[in-house]
Amino acid sequence: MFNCNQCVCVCVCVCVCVCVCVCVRTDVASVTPWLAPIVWEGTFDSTLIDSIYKQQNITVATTLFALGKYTRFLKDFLESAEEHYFVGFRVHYYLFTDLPEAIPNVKLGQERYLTVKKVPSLNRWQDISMGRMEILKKLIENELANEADYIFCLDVDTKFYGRWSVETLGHLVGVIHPWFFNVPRFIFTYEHRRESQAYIPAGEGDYYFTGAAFGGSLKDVQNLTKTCREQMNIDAANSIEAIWHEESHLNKYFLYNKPSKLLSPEYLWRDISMSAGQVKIIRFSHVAKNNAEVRPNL
Ligand code: UD2
Repeated sequence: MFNCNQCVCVCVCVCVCVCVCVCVRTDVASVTPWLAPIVWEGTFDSTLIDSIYKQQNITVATTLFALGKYTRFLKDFLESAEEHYFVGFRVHYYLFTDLPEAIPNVKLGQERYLTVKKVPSLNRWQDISMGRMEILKKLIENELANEADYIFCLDVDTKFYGRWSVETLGHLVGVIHPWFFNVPRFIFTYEHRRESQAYIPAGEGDYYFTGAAFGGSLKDVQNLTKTCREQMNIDAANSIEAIWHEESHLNKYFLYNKPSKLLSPEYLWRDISMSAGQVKIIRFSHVAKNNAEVRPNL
C-alpha cells in the first residue's frame, strides 16, 4: 500500500494483481449517515467518471431565471458555464426572463443549446424566487420528458470558476449551503414556526441546503418542485411565508426525501475572494450584488 497525493492504491495479489484506486479525504465527511456521497475535490476520479458517462449520451437540462435587473448576471454565468459546466456533454439551458431583449449574445459550444422563455414580471423578489418551483414543475411535466436525463436548477447571480460535471449527477442532488457547512445544527436557519408547511422541529434536520442549486433526475426533481409548490400554496392560503422562502421548503423536502448525492460548498461558494480550509477549489460562487439596487423591492 502506498500514498499518491490524495489517492491510496491497494494492490491485492491473487493469481493476477488487481489494482484498486480509492480516493480519500480525511479532513471532511464524504458520506452522509444514510450513505449518500458528499462530493469534494479529492473524492472522485474525473477521467474515470467522465468515461463512464460519455457512453451514456446524456443531456443535462439547466434552468435559469433572470427577471428585471438580474439579466445583468447572464453574460458571466453563460460564458463561465461554457468554460466549466459539463464540458463535453450535451447541455440545454432553459432561461426564463421578462426581458428577452436584454439577453446577451453568448457563443455556445457544440451540443449546447439555449431556449428562452418569456415570463411575466413580478413586483417582489420573494415571489420571483418562490415562483420558480411552479415554472420548473411545468417545464419538466410538459417539455422535458424526452429531452433530458438530468436537470439542475441554478441561481443566475453566480459564476463558474472550476469544473462542475458528471460527478454531480444523481437521482436527487442537494448542495450544502456555504454558510452552514461547518456549524452545528442549531445554527441552521430552518423554518421553526409550526404554522408553516416548511416547519422543521428543533433537533431535526441533517444539513442546511442552499436554494441556489439543486437537481437530479427529471422524475425526482419533478416531485420536489411539485411538493414545494404545493407546500408554498398552503402557506400562502394561511398567510404565512417561510423564513427563507422556497429554500425553507426545499430543506423540509430534503429532510423527508433524502438526497442521493450531496455537493460540498465547492459547488456553491459565497464569495470568490473568501477562502476556507476544507474548500480546496471554488467551482461555482455567488457574485457580489447590491440587493437594494438589483431587486424590485426590499
Ligand atoms: C437565497 C438563495 C436563493 C433563494 C433565496 C430565497 C442561496 C445562496 N441563495 O438567495 O436560491 O432560495 O435565498 O430567499 O442560498 N431573481 C430574479 N430577479 C429578481 C430576483 C430574483 O431573476 O429580481 C431570481 C434569480 O435567478 C436569482 C434568484 O431568483 O438568482 C434568487 O434570488 P436572490 O439571488 O436575490 O436570492 P438570495 O441571494 O437571497
